[in-house]
Amino acid sequence: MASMMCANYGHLEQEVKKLEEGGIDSFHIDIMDGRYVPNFAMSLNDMRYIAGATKKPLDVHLMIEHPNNRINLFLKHLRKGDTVYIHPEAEYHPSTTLLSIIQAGMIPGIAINPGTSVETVMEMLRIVKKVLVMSVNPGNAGQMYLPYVGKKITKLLSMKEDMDFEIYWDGACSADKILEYAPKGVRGFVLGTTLLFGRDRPYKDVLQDIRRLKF
Ligand code: S6P
Ligand code: MG
Repeated sequence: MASMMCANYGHLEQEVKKLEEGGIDSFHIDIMDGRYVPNFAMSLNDMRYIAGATKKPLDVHLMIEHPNNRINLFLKHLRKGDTVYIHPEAEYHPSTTLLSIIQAGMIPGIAINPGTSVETVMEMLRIVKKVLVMSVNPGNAGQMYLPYVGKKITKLLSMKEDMDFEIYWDGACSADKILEYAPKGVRGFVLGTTLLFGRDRPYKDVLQDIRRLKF
């Protein structure tokens, strides 16, 4: 998944096209409201533009307070098969929000902050299809990996079959993390500045190298 907040907005159309040509699986859209996280990133309009520019799935990561208040603004522009992640801490009734996502035909997910334990989101693990594990604090690209998250991923990996969810990695994703965690069962990785963007090489070549990583 390409973290589109790291893309070049001077050429967004070309960025989408080049990532598609490079074989990217999906587009990760980081929506921030400046309240739930101390930053603004992509907007509803950016998401809508990318939804119209590609047939590949979108992976919408809502870092906003009380997403249920505005969830339809997002859902109405998405397609079946797109994923919407919410942060449970940002919502009084996160399971209601997840239900809205399911009823609209999207794939429901939760994003788990580094400081959030599995136990506090246990019931939601039964509702969602995807769990996005944050290995950095949400808000910015280009941060350092927080090593204590590793134990939580191991715990989630041991639960995923029984509870029927997939695990995705978000934050500071490097080749060594893919090499270590893909064979253990982490299903996908958000690629940002650490591995994909800001290189002097075409996305196609970088993505090819990533696919050739040997486990
Ligand atoms: C962070 C956001 C992420 C970043 C991604 C960037 O709040 O949810 O999706 O965009 O982590 O990757 P990197 O390699 O720059 O950390
Ligand atoms: Mg994200």
